Amino acid sequence: MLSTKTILDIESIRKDFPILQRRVHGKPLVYFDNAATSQKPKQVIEAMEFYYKNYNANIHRSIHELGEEATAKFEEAHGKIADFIKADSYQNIIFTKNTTESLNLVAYSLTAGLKKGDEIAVSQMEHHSNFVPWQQLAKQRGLKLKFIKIDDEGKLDGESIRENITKKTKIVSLTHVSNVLGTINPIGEIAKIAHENDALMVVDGAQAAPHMPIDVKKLDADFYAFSGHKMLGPTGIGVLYGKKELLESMQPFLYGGEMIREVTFDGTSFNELPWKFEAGTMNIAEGVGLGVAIDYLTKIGMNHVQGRDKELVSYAVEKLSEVDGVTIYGPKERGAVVSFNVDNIHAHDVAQILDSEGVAIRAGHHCCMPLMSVLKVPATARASFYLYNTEQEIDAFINGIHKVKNVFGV
Ligand code: 7TS
Repeated sequence: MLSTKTILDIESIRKDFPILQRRVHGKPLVYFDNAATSQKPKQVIEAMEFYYKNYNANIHRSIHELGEEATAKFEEAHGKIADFIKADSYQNIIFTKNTTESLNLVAYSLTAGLKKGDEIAVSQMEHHSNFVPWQQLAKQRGLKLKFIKIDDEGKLDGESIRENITKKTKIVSLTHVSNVLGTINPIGEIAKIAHENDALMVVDGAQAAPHMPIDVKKLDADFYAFSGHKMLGPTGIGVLYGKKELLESMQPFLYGGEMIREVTFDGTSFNELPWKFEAGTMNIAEGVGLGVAIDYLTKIGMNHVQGRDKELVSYAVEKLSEVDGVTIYGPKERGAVVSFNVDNIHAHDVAQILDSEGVAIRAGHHCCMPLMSVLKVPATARASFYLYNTEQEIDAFINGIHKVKNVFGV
């Protein structure tokens, strides 16, 4: 059987990413911090430059050619996202700043009907973006925040899922793929349990949408949030998918220009979806850039992206497991991240020495402090991959780990 690497022309993909040509501390850059943000292909960079050079204008207001062109491209980007995640229509797609804003939007706008004692279920592996908004809401409104436990492998514990999603639960909000453990959560199955209990299913797709085919209707997610910058797009643009009837029933999160239909001295009616949730002048160039990033991924095929990720992460796990004194966190079946620690060496020291070798990884709590307390570590080192990475880069990374051990004499 052909490997995904054979199907994809990795060398020509790499040529699309200008930054991959640069050197760091005199060494070729090995960029393994893709879970924090991905690099951008020249197609995205050029589309944004083209926008500013050729049709920069504000959208949804100016009846001149530039305004029409900008509006069309911005709207088209919503449609591309809808197709990408198999949503019904561009009306299900709200542009935000990032996953964090998307999740906050839900937490602020969805919760009007909640009453004291109602429960929200999240898990122990959530990123702070899918944790703190619910925690604050619970404190303000007298709601109860419940935590679905993880098992020893780093998967959601089946019994804990059943215990924490009950008739008292109004919202279940879970990450699709953990940014630390790489765990791929069975969102479709959990959405079914949530819906059997009349709760809504909110999904943090920040680490899933860039790496696997997403079908929001198959998952039966009520809301699905992700960031453009982790999927070859620019920073400053994120997405919230929502079911239409829910979005229609919700109050806007931000009030002001653009999101209104009519304003009088007595009151305001709101614009139609999705513009009701897109107040003020949006990140137009970024929306255009995200549309092109989606074109790029679609052309390659998300099944191929996922296949390539799997090859890379399996190779990395295999090579890392061969190094004495390395602990790897998370299950065997995983997304494109591997978190680890080297015995007796702080993760920050690991990252710093790797940096001197040109290898960029992240170390720290990865915005998952509650998870760190469950894992009983202050931090982990984390390598995260994307379609332009190679096995040779993983070899350089492993050589770097040996160097770390030599420096510390372990
Ligand atoms: N949810 C998950 C699962 C994430 O991994 C991240 C970012 C976010 C939400 C927030 O995304 P943002 O675009 O709103 O910032 N995760 C990481 C990371 O792992 N390292 O840096 C950012």
